Amino acid sequence: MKIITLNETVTASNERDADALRARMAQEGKLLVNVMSSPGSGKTTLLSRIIRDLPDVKIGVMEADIESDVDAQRIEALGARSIQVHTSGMCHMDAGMTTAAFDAMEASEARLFFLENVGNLICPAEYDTGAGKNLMLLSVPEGDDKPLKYPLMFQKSDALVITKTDALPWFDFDLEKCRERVLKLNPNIQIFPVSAKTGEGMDALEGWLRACLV
Ligand SMILES: Nc1nc2c(ncn2[C@@H]2O[C@H](COP(=O)(O)OP(=O)(O)O)[C@@H](O)[C@H]2O)c(=O)[nH]1
Ligand SMILES: [Mg+2]
Repeated sequence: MKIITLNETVTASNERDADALRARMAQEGKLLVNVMSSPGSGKTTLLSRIIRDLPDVKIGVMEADIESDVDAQRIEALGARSIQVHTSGMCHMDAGMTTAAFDAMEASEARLFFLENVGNLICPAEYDTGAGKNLMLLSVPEGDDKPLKYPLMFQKSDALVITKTDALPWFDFDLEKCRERVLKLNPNIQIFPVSAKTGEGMDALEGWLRACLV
């Protein structure tokens, strides 16, 4: 498993880089999903579950972190292609960095790619990575008020995965209230309540991913 260190891309236009990566992925018949959330919302756990649940889909994962390679090791242990990206202290990935990470991974046989973005509810939403789909996680322990406090990521995402639903009995998380707040910000977003621990709700999310692949 490779570890690469990337700096912010100096480029005329991040949007242009992002569009170029999207066009290239589409031409190669591949899908890149940008996965964003706070640290600890369950991104690596969710991706691990998807890799186990979809053995027929070849998956590649780019793990972006400021330090360490623990997440890429977790993914590689499951047999999926993985690369660890260190972001030189930055709290987000831009399109140039994502393109460099994708090239460095050399996973030509994979079709579905995930970028596990740096754990942060603010900065990653401000940069188009060139992904075909943006997916964000909000975990039950974080609270149902986060759409009110951090609206941008909810507005930029194609799908919201509400994670750790097995913990609902212990938290004052109102699923319906959360759903209402999110749909007000983004009426087109798909919402998937799931527990990666028990598997509850995973079918609907994985069905959506499969539909995005074709
Ligand atoms: N109860 C419960 N815990 C979970 C679930 N998904 C992840 N976790 C736990 O949440 C913590 C952070 O998970 P991780 O996947 O590393 O989050 P990341 O930082 O977003 O990648 C770990 O202790 C996981 O075991 C879930 O569905 N239910
Ligand atoms: Mg992680």
